[in-house]
Amino acid sequence: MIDRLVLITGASSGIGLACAQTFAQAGARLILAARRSDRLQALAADLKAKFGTATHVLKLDVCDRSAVEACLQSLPSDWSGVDVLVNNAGLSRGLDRFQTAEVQDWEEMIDTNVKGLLYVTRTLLPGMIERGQGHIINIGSIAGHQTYPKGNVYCATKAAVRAITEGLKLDLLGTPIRVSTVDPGLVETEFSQVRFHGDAERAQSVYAGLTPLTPADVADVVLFCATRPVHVNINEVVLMPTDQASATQVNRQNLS
Ligand code: NDP
Ligand code: 8X3
Repeated sequence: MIDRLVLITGASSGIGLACAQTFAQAGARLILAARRSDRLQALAADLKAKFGTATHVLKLDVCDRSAVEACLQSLPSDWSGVDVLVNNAGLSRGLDRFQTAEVQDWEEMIDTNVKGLLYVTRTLLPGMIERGQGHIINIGSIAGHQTYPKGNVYCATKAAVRAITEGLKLDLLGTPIRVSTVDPGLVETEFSQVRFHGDAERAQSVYAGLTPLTPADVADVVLFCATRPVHVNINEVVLMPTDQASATQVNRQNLS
């Protein structure tokens, strides 16, 4: 059992939703944040029914700095001592050569994956330091380790997440606060639908003929990071499907 208060950004879908389920099953209390609060309400009801989980739902756009600060600084007292922050909210927009990519897509990725993560972390970290307890777990990507063709700005945002994780670890030395990054390869979620602006067929083709990671596979690793003894910091975990060897090399079978 994990007797912790865990805040998960992007809990309305995919990896964030799976983290909510995994931490709920392990006994945590949860703050669920995302823009689609109807989904969060449904998830909260489901977790209450299945595991008796206490949840607090936050309708939050992590790109909105003043909303992030206002919302996280005014949490009800029972919900203000966040022990574990899972910085998962993120997206990819487009898969285009740099020279033809939409600048608006770049803005959205940088605002969400980098600035959103910074706003949430900067707001919650002083409280963790004051309470002498906290763990920041970032969801990075293999895209932060390997830049692939047309991945340009998405890869840059995930390389930034990696650098921010390292920077936090250095700056928090001497405090008990832990910092980890969990960096998956292909995980079947709504990620590709969002990347391809709702083109479901193109999104499906990303996972065709291979067995991708499931969101629950990633959530297991996040829970592992969060449940080590306090003197152990898991810095970085890179995981990919058995059917994937790099950002560009995958094993596809049975494709007609
Ligand atoms: P999904 O699209 O399924 O989920 C993304 C989540 O992020 C949603 O809950 C969405 O909620 C939330 N989100 C997006 N923008 C914002 C915002 N501005 N404010 C608050 N929440 C936001 O994708 P994944 O689960 O795959 O993605 C989760 C993370 O995992 C991302 O950081 C992604 O880069 C990373 N990742 C994904 C991989 C994959 O192959 N799927 C591999 C490696 C890393 P809502 O729209 O309701 O706000
Ligand atoms: C998501 C995985 O390889 O599509 O971060 O960039 S990938």
